[in-house]
Amino acid sequence: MHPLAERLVRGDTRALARALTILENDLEGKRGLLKSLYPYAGRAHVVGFTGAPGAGKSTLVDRVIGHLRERGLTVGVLAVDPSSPFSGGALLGDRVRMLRHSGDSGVYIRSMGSRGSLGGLAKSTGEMLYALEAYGCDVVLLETVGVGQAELDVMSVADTVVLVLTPGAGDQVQTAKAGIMEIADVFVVNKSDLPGADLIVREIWMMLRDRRQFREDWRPPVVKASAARGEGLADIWDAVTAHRDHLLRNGHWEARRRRRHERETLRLLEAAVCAQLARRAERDPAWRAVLSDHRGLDPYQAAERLLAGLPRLDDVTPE
Ligand SMILES: Nc1nc2c(ncn2[C@@H]2O[C@H](COP(=O)(O)OP(=O)(O)OP(=O)(O)O)[C@@H](O)[C@H]2O)c(=O)[nH]1
Ligand SMILES: [Mg+2]
Repeated sequence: MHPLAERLVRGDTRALARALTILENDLEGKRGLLKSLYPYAGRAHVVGFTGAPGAGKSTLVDRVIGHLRERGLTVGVLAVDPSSPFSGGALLGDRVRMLRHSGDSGVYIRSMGSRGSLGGLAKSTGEMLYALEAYGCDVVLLETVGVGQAELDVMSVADTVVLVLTPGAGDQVQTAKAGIMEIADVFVVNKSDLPGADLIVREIWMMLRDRRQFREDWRPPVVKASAARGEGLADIWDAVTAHRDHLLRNGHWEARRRRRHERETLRLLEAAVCAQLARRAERDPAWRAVLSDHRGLDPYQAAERLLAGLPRLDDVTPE
């Protein structure tokens, strides 16, 4: 077993911090570390909080931490900010806010920025989850800023996705990016201390009413809350645990985890194949000739020619 992993599973916080840095930045030893962590992972309930900037996700997460700690649950938090090139900026405020939990050994909070490609974000998030799970977190809360494709990808590692909306911001339900409404397992209308909360609750209901089919036979509940006032937290958590219980009862939990495993494996496979292609393109003179023939071949022809010399990968006889 990797020495760092050994310390981590015993609850050593400094080992966890080091492991997360290795995983986030693809540092040396990552592979061995993951191998040791994997058998200990898969135990936490991973709950994603997503929604537009300023919806109150961090304030909610902070309140939920308090709620969970009162129930004796240990909590890990990953705050992911795809728009920030490094973990700073917008998340600094979050750090300060969540500092009130910093003396609590049952809470571990980590912020991460995109550090390069957006596509890699979901990958490092998933890998960092393994570390938090192996550390023994009962619940891991994932916060992402914004509602773009990168956030959708990050949310794909969550067991339960909470979409945070707010009153008074126009037709959020109608104009919400396709995709984000579909992945919500729980809708939270935060800032319900402000006017217009009931209106948006109704809009969500109407949207749900028109939905013909529910993914995993789960009809997402709509919860009103005010993170600022600490209202609605028990309702949020009840909805989140009801969702988990539903998944567990109906085999969807395993199915989700299986899909996640499949996605992650395919992602690695894809990266490995791409890396091999890139090396070949650099070193093989015949390939170089095709690649550099920009006057003679259009890119389709060039790709087809190179592909013709490769073994087909989708040539499988079904059993
Ligand atoms: N009135 C009211 N304000 C709130 C509530 N929850 C959060 N806020 C305020 O909304 C602002 C944004 O809150 P954050 O928790 O930082 O929102 P966020 O969604 O994490 O923001 P980003 O991480 O930047 O996307 C802050 O000024 C909060 O004090 C609420 O329930 N009611
Ligand atoms: Mg935030």
